[in-house]
Amino acid sequence: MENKLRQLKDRSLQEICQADTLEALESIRVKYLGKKGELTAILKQMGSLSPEERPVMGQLANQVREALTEALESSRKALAEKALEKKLEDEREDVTLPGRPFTVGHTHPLTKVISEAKEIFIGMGFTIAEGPEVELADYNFTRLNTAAGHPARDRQDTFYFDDDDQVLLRTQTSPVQVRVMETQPLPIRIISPGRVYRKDEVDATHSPMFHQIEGLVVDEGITFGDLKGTLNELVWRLYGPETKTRFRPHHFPFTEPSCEVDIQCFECHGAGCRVCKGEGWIELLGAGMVHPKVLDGCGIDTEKYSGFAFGVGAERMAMFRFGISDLRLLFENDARFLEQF
Ligand code: 2NM
Repeated sequence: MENKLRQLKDRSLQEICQADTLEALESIRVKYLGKKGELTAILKQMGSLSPEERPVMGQLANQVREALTEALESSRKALAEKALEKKLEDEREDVTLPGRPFTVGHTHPLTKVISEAKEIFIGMGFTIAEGPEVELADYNFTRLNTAAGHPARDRQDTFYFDDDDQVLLRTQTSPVQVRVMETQPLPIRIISPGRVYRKDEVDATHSPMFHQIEGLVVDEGITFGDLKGTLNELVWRLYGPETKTRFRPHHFPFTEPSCEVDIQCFECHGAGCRVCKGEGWIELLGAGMVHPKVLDGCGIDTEKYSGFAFGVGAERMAMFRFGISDLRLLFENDARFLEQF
């Protein structure tokens, strides 16, 4: 038995030395120390030894097992370390390599102009109001002093959802203002930016969907002077303090008096050129004092309160602001165009 044990020790230690994977090491452990292992088998034979031999062989067997266990453990550690080193080497990253360049997008010129306008109005004490794009004809037209039969309500000009012309895509953001006047306490100082829809053919200055920024102020003693001061401030902030404005009489059903506001041509500074079609002025927005019928329809006392309102096309604003000649460029989303702004 002693020989058997010594041979087993030499053989197993040699095998352990030669094992080059953790799996190989494990099978060696099972082969010798497992339940059906060789050393285990020898230990089971201890019972057949004489009482004198038993402690000697027991001690020897224990020494063999300890030596085996120790060798297995240190070999396992060495192999694990080697495996980790190989993994680290294989997955080595060169942190000094230059990074892959990636392109950062930026704000769309239209969004930029809308954000600028919002900032300007927030600075003057306005808040932002929003409302549904699918509107009732009542809010979009009737409550804005635009009764049935008005040409703006023509099926040729407006997108309706129903045969009774009751539900439509809003043609202006004014219905938001009506909703605010109906529900919010006075005074009111709001702008309502958002999408609006009209049955227009697409060309360089028209689109069936565009964006409007409308504004509304209602308080005691609001005058046309407040309207002019507010809109001049907007123009000067957007296009520079040297920009001249012209308030020209106009008609809107929901305001009285009404006007259109022109800015002096940014291209020729009033001399007349292609951009302003020889006029020297470019139309920027529409405005007026809110019609008493509109205020009254929202339950506002027209003896005590008055207000002004205005509406400006955001695409127009962006085109003037950035010198863009064709509205379609704003919607085509060609990166070569957009990255210029
Ligand atoms: C415009 C021009 C003039 C306008 C009127 C109202 C309301 F709700 F107060 F009656 N909101 N917006 C208005 C006035 C809009 O757009 C060219």
